[in-house]
Parts: sequence; C-alpha cells; structure tokens
Amino acid sequence: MLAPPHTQSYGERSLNFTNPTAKLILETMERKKSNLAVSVDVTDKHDLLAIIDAVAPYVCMIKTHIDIIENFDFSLIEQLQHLSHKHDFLYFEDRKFADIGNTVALQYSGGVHKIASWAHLTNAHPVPGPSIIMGLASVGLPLGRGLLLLAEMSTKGSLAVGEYTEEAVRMARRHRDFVIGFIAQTRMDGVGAAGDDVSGEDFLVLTPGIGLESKGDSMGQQYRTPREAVYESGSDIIIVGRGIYGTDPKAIDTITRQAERYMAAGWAAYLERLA
Ligand code: 5BU
Repeated sequence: MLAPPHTQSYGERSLNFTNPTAKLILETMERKKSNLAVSVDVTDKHDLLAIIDAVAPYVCMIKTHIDIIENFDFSLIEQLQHLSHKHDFLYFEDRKFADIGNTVALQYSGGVHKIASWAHLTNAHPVPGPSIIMGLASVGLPLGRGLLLLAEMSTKGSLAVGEYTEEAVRMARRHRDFVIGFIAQTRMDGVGAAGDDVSGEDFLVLTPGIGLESKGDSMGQQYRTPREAVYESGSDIIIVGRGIYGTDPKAIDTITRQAERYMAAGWAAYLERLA
C-alpha cells in the first residue's frame, strides 16, 4: 500500500511524476524549503521586477497575470527569466484558458505574450472538456511544460463544485503526462474515481485565497490561513498576493518581510503535516 501523497516529502514526491515541470517544482520546493508562490498582480513592469527580486529568495514560484502589465514589451520576458535563474524559482502564468483546443493553442504559443516560451506552468478551466488539454498539450508538452486544471475556485458562489470538480479530476487523470495538478482548496486524491484503482496517483494542489490577516475582499475573494490550506486541507503550494504586497507596490521592505513570514507559515504547516 503506497503512502498517500500528502504524507510524503516534496522531494520524495518528485519521483511520482514523469512531467519535467512537476519534478522541477518539487525539487525546488525541497531545495529552498518553500511552498510559497507569490502572485504579483501589479500593472507596471518596473514594480513587477522589483517585487519579484525582493520576494524571490522566499518562493518556489512566481504567479503572473502578464496581460495586466501596461508597459509590456518582450524585453520584460528576458528580465523575468534572468530573475528566475538568479533566484531559482519557476513561473506560473495564471492565464485560465477556456476556449476550444485550436484557439487555446494559438493563445498559449503566440500573440504578444508567447506564454509557452517562458511560463513553466499555466492553467485552464475544464469547462470546454478534454479538447482544451489536447490543444494546450500540443504546444506545451514538447517544451516540457505543465498544466493545472481549475477544479475549484476561492471565490464566494463558485460554480466549480461537486460533479464539475469530479469531472475535472477525471479529465486530469486521463492526461497525466501534461496535467500535473489542480487549482483547488483541498486535495483531490481519489475524487471521482468510482472504484477505479488510483493508488500511486499524485497531483499537485495549488491554493489561492490565502491570507494571515484578512478573511476576504469586497469582490468575493475568500481567505484561509496557510495552516488551514496546507495542514488541514493538504494543499501543496500556497498562493499569496495582496497578503504580501498589500496596497503599496513600492514598499519593498514590508513586502520582503511579509514574504518571509508567509514562507515560514507555509513551511511550518507542511512540517506539521509530515509529522
Ligand atoms: P490575492 O491578492 O491573494 O487575493 O490574489 C489571489 C490571486 O490568485 C489572484 O491573482 C487571482 O487571480 C488568483 N486566483 C484566486 O484568487 N482564486 C482562484 O480561485 C483562482 C485564482 Br483559480
């Protein structure tokens, strides 16, 4: 009987995956002792670079919304890549693809952002069905990229629940070479398996909606603590945005301290889970 994934160390779990991005994420987490991803949702590229440079020592991953950058040009990508080599972390572009296979393949590879060329990881809504995975895999698999499916969302009234979530997991199970995990609030082990043998199955769970102070915002976001996500719900990576950069993207000292604090909270919750 294999140990369930959430009781294994991140380093051990890198052996559960064939996808190179999944392995690299888990090895980076183990090396840096961090299960923190910072979501840097700022609109100026200079702020983006300054915040990443400040928080990078504390993260395994930086999550971007590259389409909100107002002064984007492709030299930004070279600067982002320089930071990821300097500080040893991966990029997750939170693009939330949701169209037919042919269209998402074009959106993923082309346009001004050329996401597949630099983002190790991206994500997709399962709403179009398995064809969305096929479209994205046609671009991402040859590059060794990974995909997350949105099995659940952190917002009040989310429709991604119940049968929808189960179907997302079944879709992922059929494409394990490329789908390496979920955006979800809890573990998905065995969800929707209906008697099928899923022992040995491992998917990463990345959880947004994390805050140490606030319980939510005025637009439906809901926050839980790192401990609630990692220890109680078995999440692997906490995704933190405003809890770290607050309302002032220029307050770099405060941002650095907050990143350190969330990293410590996330790692302590993981060690508690292993124990
Ligand atoms: P916050 O500032 O920590 O609330 O930012 C959360 C980030 O995670 C933000 O970029 C959202 O787009 C993203 N997110 C989320 O909050 N909830 C979800 O269910 C998903 C993504 Br999927």
